[in-house]
Amino acid sequence: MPWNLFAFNQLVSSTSDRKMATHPIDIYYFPPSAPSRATLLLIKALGIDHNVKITNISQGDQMKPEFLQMNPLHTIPLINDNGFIIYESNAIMKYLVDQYGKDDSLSPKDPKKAAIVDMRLYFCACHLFPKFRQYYIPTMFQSKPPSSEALRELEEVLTIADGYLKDQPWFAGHQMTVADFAIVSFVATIDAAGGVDLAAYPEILQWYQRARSSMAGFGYDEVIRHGAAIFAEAYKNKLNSI
Ligand SMILES: N[C@@H](CCC(=O)N[C@@H](CS)C(=O)NCC(=O)O)C(=O)O
Repeated sequence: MPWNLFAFNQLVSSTSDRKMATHPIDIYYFPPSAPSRATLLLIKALGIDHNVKITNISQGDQMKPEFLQMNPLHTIPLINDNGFIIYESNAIMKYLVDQYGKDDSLSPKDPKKAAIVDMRLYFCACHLFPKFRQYYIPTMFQSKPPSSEALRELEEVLTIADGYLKDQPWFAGHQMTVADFAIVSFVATIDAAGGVDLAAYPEILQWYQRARSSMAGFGYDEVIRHGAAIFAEAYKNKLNSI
């Protein structure tokens, strides 16, 4: 896959200037990967000192024995926090807030609030991500034309997401949480790659604007927007070649 990673080098070289954990944590990361980007943005939002370990999944870096030893599911993102290894982006994000957050606002401790956040994270992991993958990835990696059935299913999930935002500004209530980090990375990728008309989801559009401005100071553009653009460029190139 001809990813254009040029501008990403700037991010890699500027990741260690925020400090919080006693030692930098390693994040195994690839910019086009939406869950990787959500995790890196949260790391930056929490000000955690970190090293970015580029893991090029298109070249099979995730299948190398040293990676499989850390994650037999061969997925990124993965973090190594001084020997403590966690994968699954949503689990990573909750861990990072619990371990390094200045307060619990991004991942509330109150059991009912926490359950709502979990529900949205599972929505992202079990519904949004699979429908996103089902629509974009066969084109990207198998040169298949986009499927109208996959589009319908992705749109169905986005309609549900739009409904979640009818009475509240953030996905898990009245404050921004890790669920918003998880979901914004997918919405930004859909926005960049196209194929779905986001104008059909007015609540998502308003939330998307809110999320972008709230997350701008954490490096939203360098992480989320830039990685989404890399994904979109590769996707559109493939689409045009089919
Ligand atoms: N539920 C996982 C999904 C991770 C995932 O599927 N990552 C993809 C990239 S977006 C990956 O690593 N694919 C490589 C592979 O499966 O071999 C998470 O949220 O971390």
